[in-house]
Amino acid sequence: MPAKKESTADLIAGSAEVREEMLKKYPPKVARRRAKQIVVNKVEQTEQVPEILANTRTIPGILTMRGCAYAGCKGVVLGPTRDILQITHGPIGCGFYSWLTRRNQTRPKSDGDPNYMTYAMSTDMQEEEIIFGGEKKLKKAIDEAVELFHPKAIGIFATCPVGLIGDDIHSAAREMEEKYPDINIFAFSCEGYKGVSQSAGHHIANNKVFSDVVGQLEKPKEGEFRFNILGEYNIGGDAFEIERIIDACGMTLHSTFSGNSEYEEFASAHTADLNVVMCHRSINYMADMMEKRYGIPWFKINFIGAQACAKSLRKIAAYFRDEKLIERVEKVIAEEMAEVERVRQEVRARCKGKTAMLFVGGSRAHHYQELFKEIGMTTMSAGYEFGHRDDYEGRKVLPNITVDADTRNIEELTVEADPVRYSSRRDEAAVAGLQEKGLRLGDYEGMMPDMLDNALIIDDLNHHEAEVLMERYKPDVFCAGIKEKYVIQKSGVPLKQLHSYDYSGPYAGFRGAINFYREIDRLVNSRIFKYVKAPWEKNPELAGSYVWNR
Ligand code: CFM
Repeated sequence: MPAKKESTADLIAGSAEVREEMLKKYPPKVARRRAKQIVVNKVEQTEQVPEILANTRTIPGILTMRGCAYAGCKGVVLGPTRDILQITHGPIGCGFYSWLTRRNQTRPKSDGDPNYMTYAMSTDMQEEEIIFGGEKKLKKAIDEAVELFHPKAIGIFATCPVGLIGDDIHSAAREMEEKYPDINIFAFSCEGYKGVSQSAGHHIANNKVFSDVVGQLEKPKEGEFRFNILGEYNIGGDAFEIERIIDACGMTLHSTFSGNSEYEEFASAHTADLNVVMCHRSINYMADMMEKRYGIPWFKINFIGAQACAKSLRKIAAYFRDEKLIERVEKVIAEEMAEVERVRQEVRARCKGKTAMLFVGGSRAHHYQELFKEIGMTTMSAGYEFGHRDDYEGRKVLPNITVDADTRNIEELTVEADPVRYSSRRDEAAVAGLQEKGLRLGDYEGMMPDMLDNALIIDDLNHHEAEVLMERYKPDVFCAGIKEKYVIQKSGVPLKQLHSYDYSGPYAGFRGAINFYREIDRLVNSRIFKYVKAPWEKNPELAGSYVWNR
């Protein structure tokens, strides 16, 4: 690999050429398609950015980094909640490989409280069920689960074969609910193939949780300033740090969808006064539907990055328009920032000028740029595995997004105001004042307006393009997931997993920021990666031969 000679600014300025290099390897048809998904950023005064093609099928033959709809539904949105008993209806592999690999943590309120998260429950479908149908086995699994655990709620998750053989999991759920009337039993048609990525599974999960869980329980939490966090999943303990800060500020977190959460909090989430959205991609549907049915307004926040965290707390306090709260939040920020600043200055001295790249599923490729900025590092290139155009360009493009057959495949619920429970929590006077301060209700400005001009934005990055990025940019750290980790590290660049956080965390909030600064410092300033010689550099080709007529 060539030594790093050019400055970061020069490298970014030459991004159009890097893009050409990526594209020239492809056959013309593939190149035309990828050309729309690899964009050289340009931010106009009005936050106008170039259009990107996203949320579209991966071209067959390309090694994508994406997952499936089942992963997005069962693993991502529902996975982190501890007392909904979750049954994977399908062959054992799907259940096994979605068993806590995301490192979502949970903390039951007492030792006696149920926590099913450490289990992987599956109907273990066999050939017999594929041929004769699996509904009987599913109902039997529910019977067993009820006998063993007697949970408040059971979620059933469909894997690919379930849809292919036509098992009716919804009628099985209804039938079992009649048998066990005190248990809420619901099913998700989240077959892996349901969409082009995990993103389809998010939508399916949002729909079902909204229609079958939210609003089932009238039990408002006690306390002032009650809100829900949507799109925070407690990876590596992030939610624990966020809860600590919210407690210190004297606000009441009603529920989190779905980090460190429980069923009753979802069921009564409609009694809170505000929704703040952290991961826009995975949960924006819920925010919209709750606003329509119950009148709960929402806005975007981000607890990743110390400054972003402070800003988000200030937004929430400003929304509630309470002088005492605003004062208390400022006090908490000041106290927390003292230690953050001390570590930040120390780390920044060693990390300033270094470069990063972020390719994660959705929001994190945007959110984590904050942390890098704080220690003086530049994000040269970033992209989502499965974000939509609004995650890149901002929600202002929503009316212009072409709805294709894959998107149409996922049900769009028609939601109307609840005749009894709708009450607009929107305080118009507060809203007007907030908008002046830049707080935009029901909006997300997307990742691209926050990035440098000429930075390469790449949707659904693949291995070939990652290799070109590595060769041309040689970043100081590459952020992605387990599938990318070892190829990148064998090339001599450290890879930080931003999905599972490797073995670390939390990275959210103030203490999380400190953890992240320190870890990035260790990674980018460690010399060990420079000694790595990739096996394919020594021995570039693996030779193999077929043995016929043995
Ligand atoms: Fe949201 Fe997530 Fe993300 Fe996501 Fe994910 Fe994740 Fe992710 Mo892995 S919900 S979009 S589907 S922030 S599991 S906690 S890290 S790809 S960037």
